Amino acid sequence: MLYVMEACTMADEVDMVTLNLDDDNRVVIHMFGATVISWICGGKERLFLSSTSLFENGKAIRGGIPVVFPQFGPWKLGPQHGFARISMWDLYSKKIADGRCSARFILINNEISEAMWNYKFKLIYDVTISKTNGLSCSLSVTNQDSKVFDFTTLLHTYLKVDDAETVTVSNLQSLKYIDKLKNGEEFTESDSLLKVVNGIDRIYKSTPATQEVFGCVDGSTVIVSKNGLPDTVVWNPWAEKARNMSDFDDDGYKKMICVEPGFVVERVILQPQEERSFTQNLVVTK
Ligand code: TA6
Repeated sequence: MLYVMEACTMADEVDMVTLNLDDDNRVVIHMFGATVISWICGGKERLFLSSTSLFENGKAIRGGIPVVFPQFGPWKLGPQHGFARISMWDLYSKKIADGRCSARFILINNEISEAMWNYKFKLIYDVTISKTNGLSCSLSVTNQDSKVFDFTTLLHTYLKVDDAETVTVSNLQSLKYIDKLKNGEEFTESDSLLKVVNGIDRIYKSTPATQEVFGCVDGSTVIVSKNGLPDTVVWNPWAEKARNMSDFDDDGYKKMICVEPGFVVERVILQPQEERSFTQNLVVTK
């Protein structure tokens, strides 16, 4: 049987890795935070990336898919959302197989991380692009210490949309959520399709394995699937907060929604030598 290997090329620029399936399907990952900064699918950019993002000075990239570890949200021991998204990761390997391109990144404890969070760990982050399964991001956390540790983690996905006034998210109805715009109080979602008009910052608890985001680029839908990530954060800063963030385009809020699979309500407890994986998959449908 003739196996036709779809073309898939890898190109590295300074601190960036590009996985090319073909002219219309590729992903670019920045070594700073192992942040996916671009996902071209069907010839169109599917992720939001602020044009004023800094890419420096310990400030996370504003857009794409930042990796949040070991802390989602404010952190007494270090910067908000932890150190993983502001660390330089190493490219461990690249693979072409069965019409898929993937790259593996690795981050292990170092002086900087130990100064904040004194545990030995290994993070392996696999980014895979394929025509049939879209974009997969899988984070594996291994406790390489002699003592137990706990953490929260999340993939802070910025999806590009046509108009934030009309974008909607499914599969959240009847779920409990923490509303960070209402003093962190808990509510129950009543809408079958969530809107983000005027801004939103909610942590939905124990959400279904998939959410559909309607109103993405050119009227497309992005299906966000997750495994090992029980919760979903939905965020759009809206006009005033976007204006007050130097790395967020003033009008950028109109063209984005963050739908962020995470393990953030409870904490992950990892025993010495234990490993846990956390995966997000994005597929574009018409
Ligand atoms: O994921 C939502 C959120 O926690 C918001 O509260 C907002 O702070 C957002 O993350 C962005 O945080 P950052 O530290 O990247 O500015």
